[in-house]
Amino acid sequence: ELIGNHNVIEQEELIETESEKKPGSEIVLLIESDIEKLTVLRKEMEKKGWGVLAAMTAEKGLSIFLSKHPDLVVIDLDLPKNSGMELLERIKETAGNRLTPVIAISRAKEKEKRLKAYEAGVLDYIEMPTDLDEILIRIKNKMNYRDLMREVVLIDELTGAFNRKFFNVEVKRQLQLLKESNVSFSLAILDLDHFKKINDTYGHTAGDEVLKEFSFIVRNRIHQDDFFIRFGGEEFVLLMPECSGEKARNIIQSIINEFKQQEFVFEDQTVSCSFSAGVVEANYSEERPGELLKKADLALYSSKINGRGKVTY
Ligand code: GH3
Ligand code: MG
Ligand code: MG
Ligand code: MG
Repeated sequence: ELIGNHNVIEQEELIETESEKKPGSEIVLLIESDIEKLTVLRKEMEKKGWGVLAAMTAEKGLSIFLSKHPDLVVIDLDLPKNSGMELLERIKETAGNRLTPVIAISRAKEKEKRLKAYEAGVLDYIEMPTDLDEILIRIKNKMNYRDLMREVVLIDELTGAFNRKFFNVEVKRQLQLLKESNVSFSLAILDLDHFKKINDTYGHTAGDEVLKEFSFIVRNRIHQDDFFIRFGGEEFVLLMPECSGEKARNIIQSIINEFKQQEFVFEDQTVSCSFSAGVVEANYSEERPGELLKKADLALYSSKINGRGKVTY
């Protein structure tokens, strides 16, 4: 019944893989060194339709936490040498900024351990063993709460895009990732062309409709891990992790083509619109977010003066 070392490694490889991600499904990061617990929890979570990222060590958990963006984190505090508690300390700021709930599970019954975990910001502390159904409901509750909070705090109502507050958090995380694992990302600014004219000619409601359709098209076209952010007015930012400037440019060009085809009918007139974009690839981790924006803005300006409806990298 004892599993040999060799087998453990094999099982680790088997288990520490991503489960199949369905678009829109919630992603749980599960950090658990007990292979049996991990397997059971994982299976039940997948039954719920959640995607599961599994890690068997705190170190691996941290790297997944930083490179992916789970919707919820479950940490077993009984990981070897207090590493679960240390991991909690390391991720609490980022998790807090992103409104990502963190749940601790532990066999420990001491009040002190529980208090420490709560102080570190966990939203729930589940004493094991606990009934599996109860665990799942407690996790689901935190997810619902997070969705609500995100909607209120981080999402722009008209376009469904993230707001500027989210941008500030996310761009820092991307730069940190660049520093730690040398993964570059791209940042693009998208700005609607002659948008003022649409408002002036057909009214603000017409303008709103264009903004909504534009956002719908962009959100449908980008990669699941990309972030679409309303920066202000009719100006948007795309943060594209693990994406070269070249690739970002191509993706945006295809969105430009699609959006141009979109026809709106205002006051019995068929109207179309376009947008311009500027792309910058971030590959210098000490770069300040403001500098990145400035560079992307310069590229955007190029697109504007060169006829609009274009992307410049
Ligand atoms: P350019 O091609 O140079 O970007 O020209 P533009 O007309 O798009 O740019 P300008 O900055 O002159 O105008 C932007 C307009 O966007 C002005 C503002 O009223 C409008 N706008 C900003 N936010 C909203 C919104 O939420 N709804 C509507 N309908 N209009 C908005
Ligand atoms: Mg403008
Ligand atoms: Mg504009
Ligand atoms: Mg503008």
